[in-house]
Amino acid sequence: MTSPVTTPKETFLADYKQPDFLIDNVNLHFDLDPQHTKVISTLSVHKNPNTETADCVLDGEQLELVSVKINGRLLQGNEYLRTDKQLLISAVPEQFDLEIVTIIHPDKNTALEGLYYSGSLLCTQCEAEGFRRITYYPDRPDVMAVFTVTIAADKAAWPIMLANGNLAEQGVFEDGRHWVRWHDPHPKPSYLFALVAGDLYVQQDSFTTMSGREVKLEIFVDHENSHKCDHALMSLKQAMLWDEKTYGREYDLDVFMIVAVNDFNMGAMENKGLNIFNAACVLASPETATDNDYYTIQSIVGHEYFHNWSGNRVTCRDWFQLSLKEGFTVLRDQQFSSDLNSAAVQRIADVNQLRSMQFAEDAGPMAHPVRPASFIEISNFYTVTIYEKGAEVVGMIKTIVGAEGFRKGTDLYFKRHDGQAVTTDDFVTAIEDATKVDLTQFRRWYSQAGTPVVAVKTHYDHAKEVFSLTLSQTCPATPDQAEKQPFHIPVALGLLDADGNAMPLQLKGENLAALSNTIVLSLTEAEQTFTFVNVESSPVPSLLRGFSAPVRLDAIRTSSELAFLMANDSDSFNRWDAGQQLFINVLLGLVSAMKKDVELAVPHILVEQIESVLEDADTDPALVAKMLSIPSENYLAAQMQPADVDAIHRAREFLKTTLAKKFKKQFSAIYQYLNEQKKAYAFNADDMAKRSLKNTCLSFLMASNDPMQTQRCLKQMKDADNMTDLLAGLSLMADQKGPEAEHALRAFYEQWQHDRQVVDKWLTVQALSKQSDTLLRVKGLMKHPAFSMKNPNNVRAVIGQFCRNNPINFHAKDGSGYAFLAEQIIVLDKLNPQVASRQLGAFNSWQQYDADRQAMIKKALNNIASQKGLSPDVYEVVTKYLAAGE
Ligand code: 0A1
Ligand code: ZN
Repeated sequence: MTSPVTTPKETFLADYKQPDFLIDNVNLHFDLDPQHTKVISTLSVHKNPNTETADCVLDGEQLELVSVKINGRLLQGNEYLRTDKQLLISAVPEQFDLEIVTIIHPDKNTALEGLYYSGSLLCTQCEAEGFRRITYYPDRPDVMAVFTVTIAADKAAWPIMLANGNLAEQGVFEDGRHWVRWHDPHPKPSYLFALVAGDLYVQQDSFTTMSGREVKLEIFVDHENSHKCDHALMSLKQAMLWDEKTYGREYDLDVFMIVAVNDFNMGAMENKGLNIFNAACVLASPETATDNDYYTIQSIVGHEYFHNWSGNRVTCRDWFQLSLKEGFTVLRDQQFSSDLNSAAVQRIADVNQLRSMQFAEDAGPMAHPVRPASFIEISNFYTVTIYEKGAEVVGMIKTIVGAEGFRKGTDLYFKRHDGQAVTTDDFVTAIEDATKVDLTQFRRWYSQAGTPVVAVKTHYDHAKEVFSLTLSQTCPATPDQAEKQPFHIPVALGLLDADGNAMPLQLKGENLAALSNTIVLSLTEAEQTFTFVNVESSPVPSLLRGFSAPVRLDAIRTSSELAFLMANDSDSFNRWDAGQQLFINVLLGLVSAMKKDVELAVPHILVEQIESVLEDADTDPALVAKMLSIPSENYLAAQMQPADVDAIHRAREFLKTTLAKKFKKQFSAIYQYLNEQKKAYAFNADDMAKRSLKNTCLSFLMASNDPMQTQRCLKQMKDADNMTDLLAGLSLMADQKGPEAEHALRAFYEQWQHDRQVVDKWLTVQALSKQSDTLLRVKGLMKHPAFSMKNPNNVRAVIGQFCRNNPINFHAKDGSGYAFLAEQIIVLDKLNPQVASRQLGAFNSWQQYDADRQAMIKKALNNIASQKGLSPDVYEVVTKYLAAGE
C-alpha cells in the first residue's frame, strides 16, 4: 500500500511530558489580507522548571517564515532549525522574548484550519491543531497564556474586526486602514484563539449576570441574514441563566460574541468570548428553519456557551483528555435541552443517537475508549465515543453519586482547577473528594472501549415471595483490547405487578423498601445476583430505566412482556424502548419470513399496541410520535449478521404500509385535527410535538399508496407557513416518482435558491430519496451551481446523507455507491482532509454486510489507500478499516 509522503506518526498518551517552555503573554499583530496576511507574534517565554530540555521547539505548518528575534536580536538562519512541522531554537535563555514574523495565505486554505477565507469573511478555526497554521507556537492545550491581539486592515473591506476577550483600543490610520486591539485577561490555550473580520450585520442584546454585571451579547451574520438572529440570541440568554442556576457558573467577560460562517468543518467552536458557528447551527426563521433546526440551534448555542467553564476556564491537559470537556459539556447541553423542552423526548433522541452511531463505532475498526491511548490524527477523535459516550459516562457518575453530590463535585472541580489544564482523572477525583464515593472501578469506563452486554436471568419464588435478578456482564474485544475487566454499571430498575402497578423494592438485608419506584443497582462483578424480598406476586422487571448505562441489554423478553411494558411502564423512556424492541422483533421476523418465502404478516400483538398508542394520541403527542417511529434501516442492520440490506428495507416498507392501511382512519383523523389547530409558528415543546405527530401521520398516510394522500401532502406544502411542514411534505414527495414530485422539487428550489441553509435541505431530500436512480441524481446535483466541493455543508448534504442515511441505495448490489464514495474521498482529501476523513465513516460497519459487498467495499478502500500523498486523517481511518479485514 502506498502511504502518505512520510508515514504519519502515532502519538501515545503514555508518552505525555510536560511542556519544556511556558508562555506568559502573547501579543499577536495581524495585517489582514486574504491573499497575504502578515502575523507578528511576540511571546514572553520561560523555561518550565520541571523539565530538562533546553531546546525550544515550536509547532508550525504551512507557514512562510520571515524572521525570528530573541530579546530583540535577529537570529541568523543557522541559529534555528526548521522542518515542515516545527521550528527548533537551541540554547535559549531561561526567560526571553521571542518575536516571530510569518506570512499566511487564507484564500488558499481549503482545509478550513487556521485562518481562512469564507465568502467575504476572514475567520479562524484553531481546535485542535490549527493555531500552528497561523504562527509558530507550542500548540498544545497545557500551554496557557494571556493573549492581546491587534488587527489592522482596510476599513471599507473589513469594517468589523473581532478577537477574544474585551475590546481594549481602536484607531484609524491615514491611509484608510483601521486597527483594533482585543485583550483576553483569562489565560488560554492556543486552540481557543479566534479572529474574525468582514462586513457583517450585528444584532445586540445584553444579559445581567447573577452578581449584577451587565454583559453585552452580539451575534454577527451576513447582512442578508439579519432577520435570523432572534432564536440564537434567546437561546444564549437561556443558556447563561441556566448555567447560573444549575451549575452556579457566571460569565466572565464584558462581551459574548457569536459569528455565523458559511464554510465550517464542524457545528461550532467555543473560542473564548468569540464563538464561531457554522451558519446552519445559528440562523433561524420560521420560513427557513425546521423545528429540528430550532432545537439543534438551542442546544449548540448552549453547548458552546457551557464550554466557557467546562473547556475554557478548566481545559484539557492533552488531547487524550478531549472528553473531559466534550463529554461533560454534552451532558450539560442535554440537561439544558431536557429542562427547556421535553425530558422524555430528549432522552429518546440521545439514546437513539448513541445506539445507532456510537454502538456502531464501538463495534467497528475505529473503536476507542472515552480516553484514547493513542491517535495518528486528533481530528479523527471528535467522535460519538468522545462526545456522546463521554456524556453517558459523566451521566452515570451523576446517577451513582446523586444530583446533589454531583453538584458538590462539579463545584469542587471548577474551584480546584480554575485556570488549569487537567485530566479526566482529575475530574473523577474531584467528584470522589466531594462525595466520598469510591469511583476506582468506575474509571474503567474511560480506559476500556466497547459496548458492554448485560445479560439478565430472573427467578421468582412464590412461597418465599422472593424475586432474584441475576445480571452478568461481558464486553466484546475491540481492536486494541482483547480482554476487559468488569465495569461499574448503574442499573436503574423498577418492578411491575400484573396490573402494571409499581411494586415496593426491598433488597434482602435492608429493613425498608426503597422510597421511590426505581432503584439503582450497582453491577460491579462479572455476575451478580440481587435479591428482592416481600415481592407479593411474580413481577415484570423494568430494566435500565432512562437508559441508566450505555450497554446492550440481553434480556429475553417475549412480545407480550414488551407489549405489557409498552403499555404500563411508568418510565416513559422504557415504554418507548419496549416498543422499539417489539418493532425490532417484528421486523427481524419479517426478514426471516421473506427468506423462507412465507407470506408476510404483521403480528397481532404489535397491531394492538399501535392501536392503543393512537387512541392516546392526545395525552403526549411528542411521545406518541416517537412511539410510532420505526427503527432505522441502519440500526436494524446492526442487529443482523450479515445484514441483509434489501430484506430490511422491504420488511420496513411492508410494516409501514400495513400499519398505514390498517390505521388509515386514525392517522387521517389525527392529521386533520392537528392540521386544523394551526396557528402562527412558534418554537415551543407543545407546538413542536403537535407538528411532529402531524407529520408522522402524514408519512404513514403517504405509505398507504393512495393518490389522495399525495394531494394532501401537496396541499400541506402549498399552505405551509413554516419550513417544518414544508420540508416534511417535500421529503415525502422526493421518495416518489413522477411529474408531481419533480414539480415540487423544482418549485422549492426556485423559491429558495437564494438561501444556503434551505438549498442544503433541498439537496438532502434528494440524496435521501428511496428511488432507485438516486445515485444518478446525486451525481447530477454535484454539478449543480448550488453545490461546491469546498463547502462542507454541501458535501454533508449530498455525499454524507446519501452514503450514511440512504442504505438501500448506498449499498446497491452493483457496488456503485461504494465506488462513488471512494472517488469523492480522493477528491475531497486534497481539499479538506477533515471532511474527507469524516465521510469515510460511512464505511465504518463494512464488515457487517455479505461477502460480495465486503469485497466491493474492500476494493473501494484499497483504491483510497493506494493514492499518493494521503492526509494523515484519511490515512489513519482507511488503514484501520483495512486492518480489520485482515
Ligand atoms: N469544540 C467544538 C468542536 C470542534 C472541533 C473541531 C473543530 O474544527 C476542526 C471545530 C469544532 C465543540 O465541541 O463544539
Ligand atoms: Zn464541545
